[in-house]
Amino acid sequence: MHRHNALVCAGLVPMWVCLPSVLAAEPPAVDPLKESPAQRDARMAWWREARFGLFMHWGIYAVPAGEWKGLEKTKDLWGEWIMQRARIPVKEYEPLAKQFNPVRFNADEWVRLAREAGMRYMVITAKHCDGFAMFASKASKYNIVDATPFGRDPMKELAKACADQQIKLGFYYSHSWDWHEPDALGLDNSWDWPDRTKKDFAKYLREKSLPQVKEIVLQYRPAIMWFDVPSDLTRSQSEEFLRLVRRHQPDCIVNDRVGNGLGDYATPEQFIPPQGIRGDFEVCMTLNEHWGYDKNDHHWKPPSTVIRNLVDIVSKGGNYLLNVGPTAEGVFPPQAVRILHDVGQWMKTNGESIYGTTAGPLRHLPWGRSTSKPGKLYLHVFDWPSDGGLIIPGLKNKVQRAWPLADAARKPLDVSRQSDQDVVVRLPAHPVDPIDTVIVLEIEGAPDVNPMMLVLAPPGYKNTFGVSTANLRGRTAKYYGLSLEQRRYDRIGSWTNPEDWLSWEFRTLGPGTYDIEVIYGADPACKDNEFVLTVGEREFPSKVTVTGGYQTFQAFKVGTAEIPGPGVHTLTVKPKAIAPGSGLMDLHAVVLTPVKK
Ligand code: FHN
Repeated sequence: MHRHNALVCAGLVPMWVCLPSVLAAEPPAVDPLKESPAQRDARMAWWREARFGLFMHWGIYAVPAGEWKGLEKTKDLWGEWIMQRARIPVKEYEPLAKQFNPVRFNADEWVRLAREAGMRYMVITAKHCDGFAMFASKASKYNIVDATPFGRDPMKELAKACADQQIKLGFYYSHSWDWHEPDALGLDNSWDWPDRTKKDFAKYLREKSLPQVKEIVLQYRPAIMWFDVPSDLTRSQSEEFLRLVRRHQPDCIVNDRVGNGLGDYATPEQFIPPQGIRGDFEVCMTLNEHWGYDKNDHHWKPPSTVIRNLVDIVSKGGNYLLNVGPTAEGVFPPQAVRILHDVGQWMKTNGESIYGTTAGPLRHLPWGRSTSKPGKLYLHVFDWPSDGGLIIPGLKNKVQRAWPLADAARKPLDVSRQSDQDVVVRLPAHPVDPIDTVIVLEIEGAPDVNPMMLVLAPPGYKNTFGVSTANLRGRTAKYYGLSLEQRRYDRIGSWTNPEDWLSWEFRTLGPGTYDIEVIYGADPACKDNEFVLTVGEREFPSKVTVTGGYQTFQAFKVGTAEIPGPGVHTLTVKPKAIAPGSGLMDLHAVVLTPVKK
């Protein structure tokens, strides 16, 4: 590799120093690394207000739409990944561009669908890992204007439609991975170019990736640059992308996948962090199971799941970026249109409890979630209390008024204090919306809440002790948060030390009887393992049941406990026997369900 490039890749010479052609007549430098918190807050303000956005993965991969020469799908992600999954040579993949003619594309319609779903911004793939640019690019002729019969720039049309309908527009760009190029790295195209030692990554960055990002920023003035898969980028290369964007679009928000610890917000994908993430975060998720259009993927999330995901994420202080994969004709799949419409109906009534809110102060709510604005709490009731009494645990503030958000007349609901730190709101007999009925509480002063979990005794509640809130004493045992692979179960694993144990403290308002379930995964090696669960004074010794694997989770009832109240109690899980070479089990949660009298 040229010495100069070696210095650049070693991060010793910043990329931009060596690219006079790319940076000619540059505007004054904005050093994104020296921004004050107040400046950052001002830049992030609209994004924190918006809370809900549309992700779109659209490219020439929508032509095969998940099928290739009858090949059996060996892995998932065949939509936009089909070139890599089917190891399609560039010379066979490129001709897809000649078949890509989305004559039904209508930017105004796409923006209208997003806006009516309650979304306030959108992010679309300008270039995914297949290397095809969905925008007018001089840096590469492999783009929608030059290489397809369509011959138009849909990004330009979207930018105008978004401006017309007051919705912010962002662009996804994979700045390291590119299966069309011999010099790209990351998860590279090893089927056309197997010898990685011959790849000149700096050349790829200099000749395609950086120039295209600059084209996108100058041509469309994005509100967000959504980078992806930053592997193989050095810190100085990530900094170069960040500086390039903010130099030309100073207010542009950049996600954390610009790489190397940079960027404005975290991007957990396909799962909701149980305790949220400190700082700004955005959960991105598919509406079915693919990002790019896959004609055979009919696993659509129903509106109820989308709405409750949105509420759950926003209750933790995050944004929800929900993905649709448009077809090669340039339209959204009809199922997606229907789901977005239904979500929009809920948002029309309840958007006030989402937009501009911050994380709710009430956690561990067995009946739903909470979001917050100054002087107001929004109670998102998923499970309507059978006796009509909604217990609001831990709330010490004076409640001035309460009403269903959907009630324009704001007819007050009866509010009474159950204790010095628990409030009860008397609800109507039936929910306004079975998915999520929002109750507004006007409170005096800043939220003052006892964070300790309150176990509720009325039948119908499931009091879930998630491991993310446990007090873990662990030398080997440790918490594993959700990840792309697990997606559904966070857990305490690597529990090989019999001295490791965990506990929760909780409150009760009165005496109650509860069935106790433990949710865990257990490998065959765990077959002789034992643990003891204690609740208050009661002990429940239990043998571990093999579930097939540490991440194959099942619920097992370990007993029924009388718990006195009011009072504070402790629940513990301690190993009793751990077979050599095994972990006790991988624990996900303990659930106390009131026994119907
Ligand atoms: O591999 C990509 C995938 O195709 C998709 O673009 C997602 C969206 O966040 N990002 C990568 C997987 O993390």
